[in-house]
Amino acid sequence: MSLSAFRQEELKKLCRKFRIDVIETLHARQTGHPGGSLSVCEILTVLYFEKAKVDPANPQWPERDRIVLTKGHAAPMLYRVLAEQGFFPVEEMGTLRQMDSRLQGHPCALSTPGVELSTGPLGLGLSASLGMALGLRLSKIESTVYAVMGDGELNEGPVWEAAMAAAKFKADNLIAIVDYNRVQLDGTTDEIMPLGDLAAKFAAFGWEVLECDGHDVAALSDAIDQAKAVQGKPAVILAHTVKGKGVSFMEGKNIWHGRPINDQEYELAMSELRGGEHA
Ligand SMILES: Cc1ncc(C[n+]2csc(CCOP(=O)(O)OP(=O)(O)O)c2C)c(N)n1
Ligand SMILES: [Mg+2]
Repeated sequence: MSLSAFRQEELKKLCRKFRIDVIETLHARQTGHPGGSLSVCEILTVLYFEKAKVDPANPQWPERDRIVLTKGHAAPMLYRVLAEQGFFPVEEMGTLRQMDSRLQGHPCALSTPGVELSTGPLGLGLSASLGMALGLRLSKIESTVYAVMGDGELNEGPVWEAAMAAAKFKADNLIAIVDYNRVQLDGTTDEIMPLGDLAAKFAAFGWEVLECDGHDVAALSDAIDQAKAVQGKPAVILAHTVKGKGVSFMEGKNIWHGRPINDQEYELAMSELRGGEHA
């Protein structure tokens, strides 16, 4: 069912808060990664707050849906969303990337409640997600595995091995969501490794392909519903996004992939994001 206007507003409000808090944390801790965190904000928010079955009181609940952040460098946004869900206190965000913190620069499944897979090395998340999906099927558990990937991440060969295998095994409980912002670490995807017709590539690998605006919570919600309805094959949602979304000087700029934010940049970013609170 499509999201009501009221629910859309609630989710948008959450996203505005998450963006503000993540930029605040990254500035305070003088660390990254702002670009990919801002880019994936709506994707994670719609998954955790609207679509996925998760239980912060019981992170290992066997019936839960699995959300795998395979682009692990966007951990700050994942942590902020998990904290809001109640997996750990929001105040813990202040320990990001400190020694002995549970919130390291890349997610660690062994130490952080709600994190399904330790990621950071790109390209491994889709294979692991497929393994989870097949395991769930064997256990006759009707849960969905969501693999949230970067578009630069698609440069990695194992992604395509997993794509082939997922179609072979008719993994219709696996949904990949590509944060399709057309920028990676060192340049645009066109400069580094052109992805070509990504929709046609996934379709040729036997996947159902859906596309949507990855910053539109209603469109994301609809696309996820459609992906869940697909039978006999895996589905991928190409979610068109903007790297650094919400902070004008970061938008579409690869230099903001991992750079810390200085005081002046922080003030500017905050005035833009806070201005957006009333949008
Ligand atoms: C195997 C591997 N190679 C290189 C890196 C370094 N690295 C970290 S993020 C990144 C770029 C990722 O770009 P993309 O997947 O498009 O992420 P997003 O734009 O969503 O931040 C790279 C090359 C890595 N983490 N893993
Ligand atoms: Mg990218």
